[in-house]
Amino acid sequence: MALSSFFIIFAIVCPAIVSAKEFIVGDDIGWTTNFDYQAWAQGKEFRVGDKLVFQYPAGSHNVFKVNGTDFQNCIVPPLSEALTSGNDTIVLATPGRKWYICGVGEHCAVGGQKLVITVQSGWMAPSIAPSFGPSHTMPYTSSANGIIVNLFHIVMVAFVAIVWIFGA
Ligand SMILES: *[C@@H]1O[C@H](CO)[C@@H](O)[C@H](O)[C@H]1NC(C)=O
Ligand SMILES: *[C@@H]1O[C@H](CO)[C@@H](O)[C@H](O)[C@H]1NC(C)=O
Ligand SMILES: [Cu+2]
Repeated sequence: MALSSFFIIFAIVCPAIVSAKEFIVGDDIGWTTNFDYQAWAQGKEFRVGDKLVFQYPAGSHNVFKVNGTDFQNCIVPPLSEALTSGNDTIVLATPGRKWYICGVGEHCAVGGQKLVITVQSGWMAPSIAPSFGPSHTMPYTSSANGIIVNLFHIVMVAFVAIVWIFGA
């Protein structure tokens, strides 16, 4: 009995720890101009290990990962750094702010084709060591919040499972 209870709790809690998500940027709209990517990102939790997929007809757009300054000013890096397949998958490997722009024409500056997200540390790979340099405050705070939220979630799920098993 005790073993099967343990199994059920494990089965419920485990996916909450390891599940990596795949986000289609812009959902059905994909990666294009005149779409509010900040509204799209709002309320979504991006974690280390999750994937972003930028979908668009190859040739009409591209994807550059840039820093905050270049994001703000829509400064396009050399074309050799672009993703251009039309189904570009990016694995979110580290926590912190991540910036992406389209480098075609004025798509970024005029069309607003730009996305900024904050990636939180995954449960399995918490990275709360303080980093140095001017950008250390944001990633640090959001990582810490991510872990608290995750712990809370797991405790709640475990609690519900225990009540369900022993209350039935
Ligand atoms: C952002 O990246 C550009 C190169 O693309 C570089 O020249 C610039 O110094 C970087 N800015 C910061 C704040 O790191
Ligand atoms: C896009 O890439 C993902 C993997 O990153 C793959 O699962 C999917 O089938 C691809 N879609 C198309 C239309 O090629
Ligand atoms: Cu574009």
